[in-house]
Amino acid sequence: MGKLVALTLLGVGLALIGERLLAFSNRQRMNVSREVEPVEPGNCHLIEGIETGSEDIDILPSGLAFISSGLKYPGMPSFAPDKPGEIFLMDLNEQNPRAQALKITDGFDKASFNPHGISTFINKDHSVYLYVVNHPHMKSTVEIFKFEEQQRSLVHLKTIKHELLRNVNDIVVLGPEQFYATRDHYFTNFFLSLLEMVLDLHWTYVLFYSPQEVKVVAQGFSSANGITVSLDNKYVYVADVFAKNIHVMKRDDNWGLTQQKVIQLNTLVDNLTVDPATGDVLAGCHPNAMKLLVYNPEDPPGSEVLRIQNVLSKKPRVSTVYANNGSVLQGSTVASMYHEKLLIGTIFHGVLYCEL
Ligand SMILES: [Ca+2]
Ligand SMILES: [Ca+2]
Repeated sequence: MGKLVALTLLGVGLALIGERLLAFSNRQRMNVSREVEPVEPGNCHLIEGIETGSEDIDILPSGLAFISSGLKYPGMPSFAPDKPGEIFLMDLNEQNPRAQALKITDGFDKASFNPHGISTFINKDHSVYLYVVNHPHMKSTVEIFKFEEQQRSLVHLKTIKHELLRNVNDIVVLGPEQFYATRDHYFTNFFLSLLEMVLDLHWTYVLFYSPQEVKVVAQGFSSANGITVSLDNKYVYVADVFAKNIHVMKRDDNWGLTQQKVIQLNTLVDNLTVDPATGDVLAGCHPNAMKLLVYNPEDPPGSEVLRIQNVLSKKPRVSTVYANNGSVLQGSTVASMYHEKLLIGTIFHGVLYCEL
């Protein structure tokens, strides 16, 4: 009997230690105690008219910026949970750029529009397409729109669904209906996905999609999030948000990806863009993810943008472009450059415009 009691006590003790270790590792992963020192580049101000998120931003070579707004994502705050999402346009060539919601043509279910990651694609005939990760009723689809510049509108062309296109976060389009997409959690059920996060299962992946072939091309991410390509289209950059790093992967002729290196950071990396002038990677980051998961307006989540220079070299250089404790900008997800102009987007807050 004494042995049984001892064994039981040992078991309970081990379970408690395990639980504490798990809690500790999750606190570490979420950067619970991290505060940011403010960094502000040049002149910055919030853009009027966008107050409910700007999760992803993609800027055309002409300076027209697309902004996805109004994301509803399980476990994340939303300031307008009943309002459908929208796509905004800004012309960064203007002296004082303003945001304008793009009209979406009829025949598309606008009431359930819940846009997340976006990617533009310019066809050989110069027509512009916007691919949008959408979560209607919390499912995942990819919507293809044709952008009509004169009418300032989006014409819906197609909804892409696929068994492997689940819990999609971001996409990068490289050809007509050819794209890479990230899956940010494995389980669709909210409680199982929380368990997945706590146990750090690394079951998420990068997918290649084309009408002919759909395949997993990279896996083992804790939570694959932002994805983009190098200026020469030879490398793919993938952010693993909970692992706080960026994977640099080389593309092969069959759309496969081979990992070249991992750039480890001390912040939870969300969307990635490439500065068209330099090829540097710009990363929208969450310095302290616990403040996102447990939202407190008195102590809101901060924002952080990193620039990674010489990404392919042995020693990439990481510098802070923008950092704020949430007093100005909450929950940054993306930073996108056009000449000396910078736009910083957020999950559920505003969008910041800076002239560097
Ligand atoms: Ca994107
Ligand atoms: Ca994202």
